[in-house]
Amino acid sequence: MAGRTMGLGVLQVGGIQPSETRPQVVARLVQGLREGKGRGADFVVFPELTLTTFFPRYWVDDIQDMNHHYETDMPSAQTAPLFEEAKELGVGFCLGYAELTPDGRRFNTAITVDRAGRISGKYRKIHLPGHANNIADRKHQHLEKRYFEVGDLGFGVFNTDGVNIGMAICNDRRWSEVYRILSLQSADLVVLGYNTPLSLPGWTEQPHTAMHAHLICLQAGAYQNSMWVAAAAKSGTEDGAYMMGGSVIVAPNGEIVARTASDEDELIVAEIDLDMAEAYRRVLFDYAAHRRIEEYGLISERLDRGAPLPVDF
Ligand code: ING
Repeated sequence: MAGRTMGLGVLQVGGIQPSETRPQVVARLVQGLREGKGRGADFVVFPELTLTTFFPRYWVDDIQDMNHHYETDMPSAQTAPLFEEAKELGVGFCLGYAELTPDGRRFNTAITVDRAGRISGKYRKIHLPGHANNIADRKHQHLEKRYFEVGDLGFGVFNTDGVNIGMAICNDRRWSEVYRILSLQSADLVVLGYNTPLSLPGWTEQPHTAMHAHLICLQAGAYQNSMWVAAAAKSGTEDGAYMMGGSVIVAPNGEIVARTASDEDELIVAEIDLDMAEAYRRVLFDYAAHRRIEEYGLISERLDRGAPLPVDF
């Protein structure tokens, strides 16, 4: 490899049952950091909402009854062992969790932590899928719009041990604007976690199509923006609900360089060349030479599909 390299790990986390405690989950993540260190990882990506079961599948009348799924402190006494292990091993990580702020706001949040165990960046999920209303005839719902506010930190890129890391969370990966905004801030790498059930209320697709759609979002995001993309699934069956695996590391040319084979706890690691992107940024995706931002206004001016624009030809 030619340029700046880093050992990048992605820990896919198999189902977290409602009965599982935070210390039990943190122990699984600590084990993932240790295995990652042993296999050359400098940074490990954990999934979305990794400290608890995917609780937005449940309706509760009083949202306060879900407070035990949220973190009010990060790190807390229960999550501190993860930060201490990171510092001990010299391995950074990205962790997704439910955040309850002191003034009572709720976010689907992720942080980057550097190799000294310090928080280097924070992101609050902006694209919230699913619904806010109770679809009572479904045992498993998708109530992120009920349990979280839209993130208020924008899409940030954070220098973490010399690598510009951008974050996204789950449904964000399906929206092409996310990758472009992060690449315009010179992200080398985008890390994201996800919890993707095979169906949503009102939506079912073939399993192979769901996996294909998931992968092309990540591959397109990486290729079209000359970045590395790493995605970590919370997967397998939680309380009877199945979520897809498909954790991957994607190179700036869109190629998948590492991928999980299972839907359980599984670590993938790749030695990635961050400067591989340079060739793509200099030729195919030289933004300064080829982009025409004066033509792109509709993307941020128009929310939904509307009438064709007049063309004077
Ligand atoms: N989950 C899903 C995702 O975007 C979803 C929502 C489920 C979309 C099934 C499409 C099909 O991957 C989260 N948490 O955003």
